[in-house]
Amino acid sequence: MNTYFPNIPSVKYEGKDSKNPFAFKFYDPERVILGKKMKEHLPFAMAWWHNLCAAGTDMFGRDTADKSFGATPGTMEHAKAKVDAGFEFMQKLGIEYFCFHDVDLVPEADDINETNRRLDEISDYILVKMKETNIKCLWGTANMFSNPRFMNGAGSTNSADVFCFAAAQIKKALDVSVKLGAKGYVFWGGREGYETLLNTDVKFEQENIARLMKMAVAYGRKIGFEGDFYIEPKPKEPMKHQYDFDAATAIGFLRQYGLDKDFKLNIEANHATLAGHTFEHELRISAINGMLGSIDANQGDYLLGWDTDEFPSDVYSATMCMYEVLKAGGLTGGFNFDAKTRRPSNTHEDMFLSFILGMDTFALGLIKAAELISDGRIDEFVKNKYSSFESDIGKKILSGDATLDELSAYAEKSASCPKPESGKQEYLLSVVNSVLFN
Ligand code: XLS
Ligand code: NI
Ligand code: NI
Repeated sequence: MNTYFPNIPSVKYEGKDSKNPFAFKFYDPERVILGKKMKEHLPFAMAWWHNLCAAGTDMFGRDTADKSFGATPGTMEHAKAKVDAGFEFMQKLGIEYFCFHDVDLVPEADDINETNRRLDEISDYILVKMKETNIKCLWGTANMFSNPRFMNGAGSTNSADVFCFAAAQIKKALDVSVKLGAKGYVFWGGREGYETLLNTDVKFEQENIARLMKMAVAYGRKIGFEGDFYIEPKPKEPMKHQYDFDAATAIGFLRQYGLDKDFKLNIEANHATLAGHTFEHELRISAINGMLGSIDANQGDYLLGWDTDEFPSDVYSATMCMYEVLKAGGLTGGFNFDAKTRRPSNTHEDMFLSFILGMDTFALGLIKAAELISDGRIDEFVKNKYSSFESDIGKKILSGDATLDELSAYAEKSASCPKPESGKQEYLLSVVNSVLFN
C-alpha cells in the first residue's frame, strides 16, 4: 500500500498547532461530537473522476498533472492502476467511500458489449480491494453527457436509439453499483436541458426523463438495490437551462411523476450558488421535504459564473452546511468531494493536500455547528420569532379551523396597523461570529 504515493505517509490527526502539511489539524475521526464520532458524522467520499482521471485540462490547455500511475492511459492496465492508486490514496487519508461514473472506471470501447465486459472485469478487481480495506461505495452513476451521442441529451434526447443507449448505460451502472454495494445511485442532469425553445419540446423531454427514471427504479428494485436514487440539481452548465434547476424544481418534478418515494437529492455546494442560492438554502429545502440524501462537497468562486469545483475551504459555509445536516439528523448518504485541485496544483502531493483541506474544513464546520446548536441562541430566537402562533388567534390559524371572515373581523376589531418585531439579523450574525472565533 505504498506504491503510488511513496513519499506520502498515512495522514493522522495532529491538532491545530501542527505545522505538518500531511496531518489533519481539525479532523479527528474518533472525536465524539453530539454523541457521535466525527467519522460517522462525516462519511467522506473520493470522486473517481476528479481525483483519479482529471489531469488539469481546461478549455485553453492540456493536462498539467500526471494521472497515468505508471500505465498507458486508455488501457485496462491503466484502469487497474487507478484502482490501486485510488485505494492507496483513500487508505492513507482514512476515506471510507468512493463515487464513480461508468466511464471513470474503464475506457469506453466502440462496442457497448466490450465496455460492459471491461466494467465486469474492473468491478471484480475493485470488489477484492473493497474486501481487503473495508472501503465502500457511496454511489455510482452513468456518464450520459461526455460522449457526442448525448449532444441533444440522454433522457431528453430526440433520438430513440440514443434513449436506448442511455438505458443500457444506466442498467449496467446499476448492476455495477449493486455489485459494489453502493448506498445510492445518482442522476445528475448532464445535458438534460436546452439552449433554445426554437428546437425544443420541453414537455416531451421532461416526460421522457421521468420515463427513464421510472425504468431505472423498476430495474434497480428488481435486482435488489435498496438504496436511494438521487437527483443532483444544477441550474446551468453545460446547458443554458438545466431541467433540474435547484432543489425545489427537482422536488416538484419528482412528485409530479411519482418518483418521490425512491428519490432523494444530492446537493452540491457549487450548484447551489450557481442557482443563486446559498448551499444551506438548498439543504434546508431538501430537508424539510424529507429529501436530503447526500452532498457533493465543493465550493465555487463568487467571481466566476461556472462550476469551478474547488475543494471546500470556506469554514463559514461549511458551518452553515453542518448546521443544516445536524438539524436534519444527518445524511443517509455522505460527503463526496466532487472537487478538483486547481490546474497549477499539479503534483500527487497536491491531491492529498486538497483532501486534507476539505476534510479539515468540514471538521471545523461540524465542530462549530455543534457549538451553535449547544449555544442555543439562534434556535431560541427563531422559536420566539413565531411565538404569536402559540396562543389565541395564532393558535387558531395553525389548527386549521380559522376562516378568512373570522381573521378579518379580528383585524378590524383591533383596527390599528400591527407592528412585527425586529428580525435582528446583525445580532444573529454576531452570535455566529462569537461562536466561530471563541
Ligand atoms: C457536474 C456534476 C457531476 C455529478 C456526477 O457538475 O457535479 O460531477 O456529480 O455526474
Ligand atoms: Ni456533483
Ligand atoms: Ni458539479
